[in-house]
Amino acid sequence: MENDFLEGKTQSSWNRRQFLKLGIAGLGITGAGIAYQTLKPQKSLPVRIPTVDSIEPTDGNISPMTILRDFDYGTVKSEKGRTIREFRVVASNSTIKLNSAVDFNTWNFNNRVPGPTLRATQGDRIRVVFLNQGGHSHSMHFHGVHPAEVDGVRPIRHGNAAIYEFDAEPFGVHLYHCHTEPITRHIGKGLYGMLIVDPPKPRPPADEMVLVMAGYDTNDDNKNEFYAFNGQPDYYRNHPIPIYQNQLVRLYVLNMIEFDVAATFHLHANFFQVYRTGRTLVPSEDSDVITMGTTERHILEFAYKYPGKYMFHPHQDAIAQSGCMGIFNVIAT
Ligand SMILES: [Cu+2]
Repeated sequence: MENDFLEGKTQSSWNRRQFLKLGIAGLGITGAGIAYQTLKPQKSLPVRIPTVDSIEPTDGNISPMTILRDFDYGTVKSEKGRTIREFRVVASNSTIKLNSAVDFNTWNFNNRVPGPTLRATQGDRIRVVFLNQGGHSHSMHFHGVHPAEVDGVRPIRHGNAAIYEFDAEPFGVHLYHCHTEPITRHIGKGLYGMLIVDPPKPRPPADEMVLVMAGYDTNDDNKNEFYAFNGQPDYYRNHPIPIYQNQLVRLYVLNMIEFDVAATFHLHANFFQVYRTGRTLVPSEDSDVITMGTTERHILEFAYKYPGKYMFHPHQDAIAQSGCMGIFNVIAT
């Protein structure tokens, strides 16, 4: 039954290439951000994305390399002239390997940490069909604008389902997470994910990626012993993310680290343009480090001028050294 439930999702989810194929024609670089235009790459059309060997781990988890560029656009329906995006999310449990010696029992959405990156366009109607198979009560609380009855703070017991339906607004980078108490524990176990609401007029084409920073408290001392981008500590340090020189990269970055008040995000040998909470179409600043409190999220855009390998990580080195470390491998063009 659970398989049937998930099967519909697999069949209906568009992968990024399909979406680009449909959406890329006719898009152009807008005049937005004139002051920053000189920082923009000149070769951003068409979008070039290196082939990635996404080796799925044998433990049944989804590779962070897959999570990186995976966007769930839902099942698209039209009802009364409106676009409905229907998403299916199942809460369940799985074990993730934090290093060769430490296994961690996660509570998660759709068998992955972070959960699926749900994506809609402002004005769409979002319908999330949530099924709790996690053994504990859980819920889905979305950031964004919606009525109280779909705010997702009511616990849904194991074996039960709920439907969260609301308009996709406002455009920006948002998130969802379980809001069942103790919330710190439910989030710390892995029950969170990103919700992207695109503006009505799409952003310029780019190599788009999701990076969710999170921590793991493995000994229940209310401190994190491990940290990770997209679930697996040090994954992108050991498997650098290939990108092309001069290609515009758009990072959707979310800080889901509990216990630490804030984390920074630092990019080596470059500057990024900041779209705070993804709420603007023009950047508000450019920097090579940005501070994010828990659940803060931004769009960061950049292109690399020179080929080579470049780190990205929080500049609190204790966090970086405990798993929140990655590398971009910039391929010469
Ligand atoms: Cu929960």
